Amino acid sequence: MSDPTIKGLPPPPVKYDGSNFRIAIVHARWNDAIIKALLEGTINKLKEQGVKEENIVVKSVPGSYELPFATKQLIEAGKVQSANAAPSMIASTTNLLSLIDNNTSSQPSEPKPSSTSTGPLTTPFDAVISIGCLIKGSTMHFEYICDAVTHGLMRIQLDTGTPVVFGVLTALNDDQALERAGIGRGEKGKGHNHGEDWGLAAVELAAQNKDWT
Ligand code: DLZ
Repeated sequence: MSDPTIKGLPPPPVKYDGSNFRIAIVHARWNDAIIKALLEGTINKLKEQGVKEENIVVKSVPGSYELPFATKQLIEAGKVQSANAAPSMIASTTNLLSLIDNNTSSQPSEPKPSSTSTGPLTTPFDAVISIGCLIKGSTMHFEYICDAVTHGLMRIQLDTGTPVVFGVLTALNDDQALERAGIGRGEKGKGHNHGEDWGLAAVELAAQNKDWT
């Protein structure tokens, strides 16, 4: 194990209260076991920081490449509904979100009918956590997707003003990914679940974004 005083996210300088925050999580389903562990770590940490379960919205997309689009749509949909949009606007937002499935549990969801409501989108999301796991293969695929997703997510938070937590593992092999999801199987032990860091970061960024002065 590496020295915890050198690597990793230390506790924030102050304890932030997440009890009034709405947080969205969008996760890819590729590399399922790793994603499930990361999702669990993220949700547990959000709750530990006071975020209420009903204020955590979880969506899924097929792969990491889809994360920027889904993240942007979620942010926009949250803003539209919170602005007391006309019924026709709400309907189109719901249709838009039905492209990605809807649940609030810690497990990736079963497919749901496209008419499923997206839940009470009453206030904009205070932060979005985009979770994926890319594992290098034998082609350039990994490099292209890593690059596109990284730049896509950065652009979205700068363009929308909503913090986006980069919850994407970019691993060179399976073991690297497993260790970073806290389910390692090698000599280094189980490793550390980076989802916990992402939950912590989301609450900190949401709090800071309300008061930058
Ligand atoms: C195609 C693909 C491959 C080879 N590897 C991964 C991966 O390791 N992690 C991941 O999240 N997604 C992968 N994908 C799927 C792409 O992200 C994307 O879903 C498809 O190319 C469809 O756009």
